This record gives sequence, C-alpha cells and structure tokens, in this order.
Amino acid sequence: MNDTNIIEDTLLLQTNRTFCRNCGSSCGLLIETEGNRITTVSPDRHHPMTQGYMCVKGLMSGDLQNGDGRLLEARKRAADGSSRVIDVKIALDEIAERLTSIVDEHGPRALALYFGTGVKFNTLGSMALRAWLSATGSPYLYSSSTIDQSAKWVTMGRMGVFEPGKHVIHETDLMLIVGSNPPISHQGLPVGAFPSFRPQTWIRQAKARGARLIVVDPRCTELARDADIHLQALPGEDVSLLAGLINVILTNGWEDRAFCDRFVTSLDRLRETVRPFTPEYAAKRAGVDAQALREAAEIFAKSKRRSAWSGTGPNMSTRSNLSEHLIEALNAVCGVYRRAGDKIRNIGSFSPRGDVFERVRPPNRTWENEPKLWTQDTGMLGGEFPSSRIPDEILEGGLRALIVVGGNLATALGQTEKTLSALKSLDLLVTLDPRLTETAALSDYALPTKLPYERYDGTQLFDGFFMETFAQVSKPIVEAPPGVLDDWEVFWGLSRRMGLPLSLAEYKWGGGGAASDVIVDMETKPTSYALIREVCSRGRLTLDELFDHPEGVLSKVDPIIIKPSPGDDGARLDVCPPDVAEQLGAVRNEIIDRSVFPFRLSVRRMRETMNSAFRDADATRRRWPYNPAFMNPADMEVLGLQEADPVEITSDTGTIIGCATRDPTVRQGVVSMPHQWGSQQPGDVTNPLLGDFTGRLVSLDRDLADINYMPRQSGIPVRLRRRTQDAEV
Ligand SMILES: Nc1nc2c(c(=O)[nH]1)N[C@H]1C(S)=C(S)[C@@H](COP(=O)(O)OP(=O)(O)OC[C@H]3O[C@@H](n4cnc5c(=O)[nH]c(N)nc54)[C@H](O)[C@@H]3O)O[C@H]1N2
Ligand SMILES: Nc1nc2c(c(=O)[nH]1)N[C@H]1C(S)=C(S)[C@@H](COP(=O)(O)OP(=O)(O)OC[C@H]3O[C@@H](n4cnc5c(=O)[nH]c(N)nc54)[C@H](O)[C@@H]3O)O[C@H]1N2
Ligand code: SF4
Ligand SMILES: [Mo]
Repeated sequence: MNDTNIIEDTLLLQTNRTFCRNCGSSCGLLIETEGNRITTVSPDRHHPMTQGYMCVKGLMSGDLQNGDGRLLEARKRAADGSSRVIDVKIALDEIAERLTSIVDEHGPRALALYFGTGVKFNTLGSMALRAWLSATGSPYLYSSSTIDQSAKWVTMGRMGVFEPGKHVIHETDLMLIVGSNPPISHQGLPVGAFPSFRPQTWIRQAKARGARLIVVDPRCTELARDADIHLQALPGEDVSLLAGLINVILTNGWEDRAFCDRFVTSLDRLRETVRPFTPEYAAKRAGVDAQALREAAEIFAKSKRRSAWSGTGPNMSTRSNLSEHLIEALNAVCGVYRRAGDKIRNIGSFSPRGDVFERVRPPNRTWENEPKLWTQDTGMLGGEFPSSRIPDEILEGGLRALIVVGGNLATALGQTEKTLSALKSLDLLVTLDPRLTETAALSDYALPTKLPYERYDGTQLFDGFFMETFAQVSKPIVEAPPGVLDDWEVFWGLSRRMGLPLSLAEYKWGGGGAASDVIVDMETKPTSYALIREVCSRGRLTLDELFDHPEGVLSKVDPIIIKPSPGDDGARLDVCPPDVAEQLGAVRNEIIDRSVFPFRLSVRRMRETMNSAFRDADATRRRWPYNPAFMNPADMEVLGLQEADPVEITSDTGTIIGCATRDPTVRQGVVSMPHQWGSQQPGDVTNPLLGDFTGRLVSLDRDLADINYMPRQSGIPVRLRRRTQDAEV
C-alpha cells in the first residue's frame, strides 16, 4: 500500500505565490526557493486583500521550513521513556492495531482527539481529523477553542444570536473592545469585525472619519493608545464593569425600545439584576473612574452604529461566561445590529451564504443534550467537549487513547503536574506535529507532518472571516522530507488499517460542520490534489479558476442585502435567563479579599510567538532571551526589583519565576505575562533566565467556569516576592 509521502506532478511549480498559515490574517506571501530550500519570504504587494502586509511570524515560517527545530522522523517511545526513530508506515500499523484493540475492549468512548491552533489553518487535515474520529464512533472531539473564547459559544447557547450580525469597522461610529489587542494578536474579533491584517490602519481610518474607540484593558496596549476612552480595569472585573455600563443605559432609558420590544426577552430581569451595579460600585471594583464609566455608557448608547467586542482578556478571566453574556446583552439592549436593507459584502466563496433575515436564532443550550462526558453531566458545546476536562476524563473517567493534532496540549492546559501525569497514564498518546513539542516528546508515537509550503491549502477555514468575498488556494512550493506525511494522510492510513470509511465534512468554526461530504476512496489512496479539487468543487469558484489566480480571487459580486423578518416565529434574544441572573447576583454579593494575593496575573500575546510556536526562533530569542513578567515600574520599586530580577509569582495552584520587566503600560497591581513559554518542569524553576510557564498557576480543579469548564488563565490572584539567593531550594 502506497501511503507514505507522495510527490505529485504539480510540485513542478510555475509560481511561488502563497499565503501565510500562522494566523487568520492569511497574508499573501512571495516565496523564493533554491532547490528545495526557501531563500526568501516576502509580503505580496499584489495580493488583493493584504496588499503587502506581513508580520515577523511570516518571516519565521521560512526558518521553520528550512529545518529550524523541525521533527523529521516518526518517533516511538518505550516504557522506560527512551525514544527511537520508527518507520512511519510501521508506526501507523502499530497505532491502528492498538486503537482497534482499545475500541474492541472498551468501546469507542475510550478514544478522543484534541486539535490545536496548528491545524486550524490546514484545510484537508482539519476535515480529515473530524472524519476519522466520527468514523470510530467516538463523540470526544476536543480543541483549543474551549480553552480560548468558548464563553462566546455559551453566550450563543444561552442568549441566541441575531442573524444579521454586527457592523464591521468600515461601517462603525463606535467600537467598544474588551480585552483584545489586535495590533499584536491579529485577531480580527470574531467574526470579521475588522480585517485582522494591518489592524491599526482600519482603526485609524475609522477614527479619521469621526468614529470613536473605547478599550477596556489592564494594559495601555497598542490598541488602547488609539482609544478615546481607555478603562484600565483590573483583570477579572469585567462583569462588574459591564453590568455597570448596562445599568447606566437602562436607568437612563437609553436602550433601543423598538428593537427590544420585538427581538429581546428578559429585559426587566436584566434591569433588576444590574441595578445594584451602580457606576460607583462597578467603577470601584474594576478600579476605574466612575465618571469615565458613565461617559463610556453614554457615548455607547448614543452613537449611531456601535458595537461591543471582546478577545481573550475577559474570556480567560474568572466568570468569563458572565462577561461575554453581558457584552452581548449590551449589544442587544442597544439593538446594535445590522438591519433590513444593510449590506453584507462577504457572500462566501467556498461556503456561499444564503439569505439573511432580521431574526433571532434562539438559544439552544446544546450542552444539556447527550452525548455527555465520562466524568460530568455535560454535553457538547460548538460540536466539542471542554478540553480542560481531559485530565479528569483520563484519571477518573474512561478515556484511554488520545490523538493530538496541531496542538501542544501539555503546555496549553495548565495545572502542569496533573496534566502531565494524566497524559502519561494514557494507554496510547499519539501526536501529529511538525515539531517535537512537549506533548510530542511525551507521546507513545510522534508523527512528523507537513508544513504549509509543502501542501495544498485553501482559505476555506476563514471563508466567513474576510470583509469581502475572497478566496485563495496554494500549491506545494517545496517537497516534504521523506517520511513526513500530510495530516490527512495519517487519518487515511489509520482509517484504511482500521477498516473505517472517511467522509470529509466542511469544517465550520463553532458549528460542528457537516455541510458537504466528500466520500474518500479507501481502496486507492487519492492525491492531495484530487481531494482539494473535490473539496473546492462545492464553492463558487472552480479549482482551475483559483489556480489561474495564485494571488487569490477577490470576487466582485453583489452583496447580500439583509431582508426584513419573514414573520414572528417567537424567537427572542434572552438577555437575562435565570442562571445568568443568579450568577450575577452572586458577584454583587462577593467579598473581595486581596490580603493574601494582592496582584493579578494577566494574559498577553507577544508579537514574535504564536502560542508555543516560535519561542526559540532567532528573532524571538534576540528580543526576549526569557519570558518577561511585565510590571509597572512603581510596583517594581515597592518590591525592590531591578530590571530582569527574578520574581516569585505564587497563585493558589503553584509558583513560577518571572523576570521582572519594566512596563509603564501595565496598571499597578497587575503582572502581565505571555503563556506557553519557559520550562514546564518544576525542577527548572531555578533557571530564572528562562522565565517560567504561567500554566503552572492555572488550576483545573478550582475556578473553572460553569458549562464550558473554562479555566482561569487571566486575572489570576497572585502574590509577588523578589527571589533572593536563600529563597532558592
Ligand atoms: N503574535 C501572536 N498572535 C497571536 C497569538 C500569539 O500567541 N502571538 N495567539 C493567537 C491566539 S490562539 C489567540 S486566541 C488570539 C488572542 O487574541 P487577543 O484576545 O487579541 O489576545 P491579546 O493580544 O493577548 O489581548 C488580550 C488583552 O486582554 C487583556 N486582558 C487580560 N486580562 C483581562 C481581563 O480580565 N479583562 C480585560 N478587559 N482585559 C484583559 C490583556 O492585557 C491583553 O491586552 O491571538 C492569536 N494571535
Ligand atoms: N495559561 C494559559 N494557557 C493558555 C492560554 C493562555 O493565554 N494562558 N491560551 C489558550 C489559547 S487561546 C489557545 S488557542 C491554546 C493553544 O493551545 P494549542 O493549540 O494546543 O498550542 P499551540 O502552541 O498553538 O500548538 C500548535 C501546534 O501546531 C503545530 N502545527 C502547526 N501547523 C501544523 C499542521 O499543519 N499540522 C500539525 N499537525 N501541526 C501543526 C505547531 O508546531 C504547534 O506545535 O492555549 C490555551 N492555553
Ligand atoms: S499577520 Fe503575520 S502570522 Fe498572521 S498571517 Fe500575516 S504574516 Fe502570518
Ligand atoms: Mo487561541
């Protein structure tokens, strides 16, 4: 059976135009090669969308391609922890055999698959992993989304969604952004509030035509510098702050009465529940000025086309589901949405959109349905299960075999000792990654996979995120090393050996997917080219049309015009269901004690890294030889800290060492630190030059959100201490 790496005719390339697959910006790139080596990666000035934009990680992708830290051979780990190279076909034989015997003995629920950010930019891989898992009969699909911003899914499930969506940056008069920093993260704010490439340009253009910006963030971020009002709130206090904003709006009667009468329910309950969050109380808890809070509420309510958005900040802090709910409740009571007659410019290339009506998609609380977890009475959210439960599912439930695809679970989950011991106790752990990550190193089998410039890809996964109707496909530019597989090929190989069918379903963010199935031939292995052709055939453009324009196709099509409601079907946005009211009441009654943990650790992204990737790239290490703990200079002075001094950071779950780094943009009382850096091993804590891994401060047992089990990864109460020689153990 020929299922090792295939080198296809189409590899003889005419063009070296492609797009970056490190983040959702999908920047157009020009790649120059010499033989099989990439010599230059540069921005494509003629790319119809990104027009010459690229960030430092675009450059780094060339270094990774050239072998910097790359996993080139399949590895198998022995019981004593030693690891050796294994032929990839033999590895697939062994994995398939072990999976089959686990399923025979314990049923398909003993299997699970976790996929991370790496494969979210991989068209065929992301489809194949779902297809394989569903063919096994296991419901247990996990991803990094549930340790990211899954409060957004909870909010859709509890409140419902107004189908036309919110105004994008080009149409807006005011944006309120809570805990996101797109100039660094290139997160375009789901879904598509503004193009995630060149983020500052769109904000400044909007400001130049009079639009305003309100930012809620404990740091004066690259985004907050452009804000008209920056509420530099304490991390973890968004609930109070947002409840305070809504209270001001409802008390003054500034809500959109007509919209609420037609499309909103539970408004009176919301009014009652937020009433105790007076501007004074809310401002005091959040540590901001009450007058600034009132002003923010007023300009939000009185601007014409405004909307509130969020990023990881409030989603990772405590009570994330409430924060998200309140952000969307603020939008709902102000009726901020596009309305009948408004236009949607992106009509979808690969997944063409149908008509859009003024109507509510009602709450669905999917997590109340079967199938459920082994260890909790909780079902699926956005077609997935909550990843923070994986260690308990292994240690206390029946999960025995886990496949990790394009993710670094060992560094992503937190509470490191528990996570590592759970992963080590699995019957079978398999990782697919182009690098030997911490997770791959722990795995029974680590399978090396292709990098973006070695495979076919399209912009399918971001089809709905672009501002315009845009599509691009890329051919392989360089040849993959022998023994390195495309992710989809691994799943084809496993399915074939396990006697399973494979039917590729379209991947949809947060939606589970399953629009157009592509039945894959299990007798003769298809080529990647044949599969991508089949997958693309469901869209508005053929693969040939797309190949004719390697820089991508910006379609000049008529926009979708939002239609009036087809009639009242009774669906409403539930702005304050009883569980939300109860939880909000509990927040108001909390007694805050900062005596033991006076500081809060907050998350932030770094320009040079992508989660755990690119930490060791030259450009990263030149700028950041260690994982910096950014602090306000006044706090450093009180603690007697000089630049780069080791500082002990202790939460209720663990202690890490940070390297104090002066940063006046951080508010006092906060230490701001990037994640998935440094060393995971407790023994390495004494190496202050490395900086430490913030996940060790995150608990998987305490402070999990309800419903989505989101761990508290920001706003973590901590105490700080200058680390002295004698404190070392
Ligand atoms: N360069 C780079 N880009 C990335 C990534 C990366 O690692 N590096 N990761 C990618 C991924 S996986 C994701 S999910 C996105 C994330 O994208 P973003 O959500 O935009 O991430 P950040 O840039 O960290 O912005 C989060 C902001 O929240 C603030 N914050 C922290 N805690 C709180 C809080 O409790 N309340 C409020 N209001 N604010 C708070 C922080 O100070 C920070 O400025 O970025 C993606 N892009
Ligand atoms: N304490 C703390 N924990 C956090 C966060 C935090 O801010 N603080 N952030 C959370 C968030 S937002 C996220 S998204 C998660 C991230 O968690 P993960 O997604 O699990 O971690 P990444 O480091 O992004 O892992 C991506 C991996 O994909 C690999 N890869 C790249 N391309 C491909 C490909 O085509 N195929 C395959 N097979 N592999 C590929 C890369 O080499 C990399 O190892 O972590 C979460 N955990
Ligand atoms: S912003 Fe940077 S990482 Fe994201 S697609 Fe563009 S070049 Fe790649
Ligand atoms: Mo993320």
